Amino acid sequence: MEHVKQKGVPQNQYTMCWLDYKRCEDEEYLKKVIPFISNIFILDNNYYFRNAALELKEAIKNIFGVEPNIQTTSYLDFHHGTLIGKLGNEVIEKFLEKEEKEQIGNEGFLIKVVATKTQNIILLVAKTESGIIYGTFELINRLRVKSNLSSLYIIENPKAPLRVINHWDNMDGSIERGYAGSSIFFSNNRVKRSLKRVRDYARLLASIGINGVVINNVNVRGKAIWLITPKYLPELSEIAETFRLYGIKLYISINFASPIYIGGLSTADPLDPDVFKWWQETVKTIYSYIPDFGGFLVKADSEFNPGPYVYGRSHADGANMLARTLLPYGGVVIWRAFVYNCLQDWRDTKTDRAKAAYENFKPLDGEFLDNVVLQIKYGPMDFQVREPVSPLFGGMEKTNQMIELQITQEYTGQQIHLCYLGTLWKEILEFDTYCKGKGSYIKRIVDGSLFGWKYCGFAGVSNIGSSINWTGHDLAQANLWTFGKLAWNPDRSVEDIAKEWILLTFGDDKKVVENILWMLLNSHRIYEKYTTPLGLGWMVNPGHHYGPNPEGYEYSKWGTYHRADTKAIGVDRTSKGTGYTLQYHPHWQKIFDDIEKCPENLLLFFHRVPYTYRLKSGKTLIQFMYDSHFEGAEEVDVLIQKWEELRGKIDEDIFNRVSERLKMQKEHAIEWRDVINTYFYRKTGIPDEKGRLIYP
Ligand code: GCV
Repeated sequence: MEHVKQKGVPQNQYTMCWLDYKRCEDEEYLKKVIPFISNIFILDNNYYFRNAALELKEAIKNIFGVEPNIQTTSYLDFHHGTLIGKLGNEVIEKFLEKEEKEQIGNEGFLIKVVATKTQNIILLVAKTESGIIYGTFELINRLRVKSNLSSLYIIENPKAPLRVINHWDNMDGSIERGYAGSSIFFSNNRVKRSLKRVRDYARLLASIGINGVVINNVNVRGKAIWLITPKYLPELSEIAETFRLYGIKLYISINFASPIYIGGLSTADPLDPDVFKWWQETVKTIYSYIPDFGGFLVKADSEFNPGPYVYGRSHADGANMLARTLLPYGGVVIWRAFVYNCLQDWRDTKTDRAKAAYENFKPLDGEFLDNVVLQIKYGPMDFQVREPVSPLFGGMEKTNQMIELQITQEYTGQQIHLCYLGTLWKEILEFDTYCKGKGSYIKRIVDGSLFGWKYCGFAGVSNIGSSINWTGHDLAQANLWTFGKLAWNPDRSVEDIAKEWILLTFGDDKKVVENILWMLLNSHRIYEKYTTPLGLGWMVNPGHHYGPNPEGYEYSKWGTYHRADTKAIGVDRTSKGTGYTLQYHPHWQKIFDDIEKCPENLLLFFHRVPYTYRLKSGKTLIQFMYDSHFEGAEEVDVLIQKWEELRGKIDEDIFNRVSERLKMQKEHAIEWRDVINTYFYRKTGIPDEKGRLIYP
């Protein structure tokens, strides 16, 4: 089953997702709000403030049909309007209490309403330009959902310092694991000339609090190796400027062997002085074009990418060498922990891909420089529909860490299937590692508070492209939205985050909100049921990774991930098996080791289990498999029905696009059900207790 290719669209023919402002029809609200928004006063008159004010003005015009004046002159009528200014500005400070000022962090903001007989003022205050732009979008959103102005009072600061989107965009315009058209940055081995779409993208990202973007694929091949040279830097500096206006820094993925490819050196050995000098010069040149350049993202020694191992050096040697070159400019090295030998021989029972990241990096804890951040995929394998949380979180106290989440739906339905990932991400973030006793949650590790790290946070692999709705599936926009919102504040509930997205995207019709919320919150569970429940993972077609293939795996000639035979399935990763569980804190080790205590949704990840084993429900494992696949495929009908109930309440184009995808989802879910059930039936010879047709 091939994934359906998405077409891009010409400029100006795309939607703006949750930033498509619709007219407020509530006259009462309009009357109340007008005095507060008919003037916008900018108290720090610079490029960034003017941009924020223009964003607000445009939004107000579209939502309320009035065009506010933007005033930057010294004569200011502070009685009516929105005041935008930085902390330290004397006019602004008159309205603030000491404690309020202290609460506003570097990227944070305060929104406060002053309503008296003579004054109708909304104050938007921040410490930095970034805070102003984040606050502007928050204010716009609050006005759109008709927040009560008399009680509007917000102080917000992002929890995690790095909130970065990773693009796997190639310079020919293709996107590795992209399901929504082609790259908005590159085409035909060039940087795109028009930045209109990039600017709109920057607006979308700023509105969810993102502060960094890596625009090229971590697999850096061909022309992309040269992105760090003056051949491309003038164009990249324009992209950086576009993002800068919205508080977002540009990062670049690099090829570790660049000194050989570009510099003509005979080695890329990180301890070779000429290699260091070459990187130093390269970094100096980059900063001459992009003064606030964020830094490098590096995939080294993994899936055929070069790295320090070739020279007998460690990942710390490699990362630190680059970090030294970036340090004087405030840049960081984001080093990926997705390192494993994809060609390893699986017949050795101790060999286990799940153990690789920890084995490679744990011994290096404490060796990385302060401006190196380790970027760790949420699980030990590769963004499966369910995996346990990587034991590296909590395993490396002395190393800055970021969590890598995959917004693009490589293994979760490729934006054909509805699969809202917020529910899964929230479970991951709430996982208690116990590394510093009870309460050592992943969310506290990656926001830096548990270990007091300076650089840490969230990386999300982008799900956008040039398609009309950015994400292929219109409802997949909710995944991008949720990633940003959780990175900003992982304590928020996903119900709340998803609901806010629905209100801003589709309006406040009760049925619309209720149905879409149900669809989002249940979609991952449903997808898991008809694909690979119980932590099985994979079973997808090799290469493109879409559709069922129970024994498909591109790299191994040694067998399958799940090692199914006629009697049992799953991998024994306990301390007596591959020993993977030994990488966890003893609290989890004991739980994962014990088949009775192991969370059932991860059973086959940790244990090798006979098909006749009885689960907690009393069902045999094989019967559970059959039931899960039948039920999951059936529940897609509920998604379809919930959507169908919204006919006439949703923009027709969007309605039709989603309907079409749900129809495909149903067909493909049936294929999953039949292929997987048939596989198990053939393997085991055990029929379905309920006598349903298994062999299609
Ligand atoms: C960018 C998986 C994906 C690859 C991806 C890799 C990674 O293997 O299938 O497409 O490469 O992860 O995260 O580096």
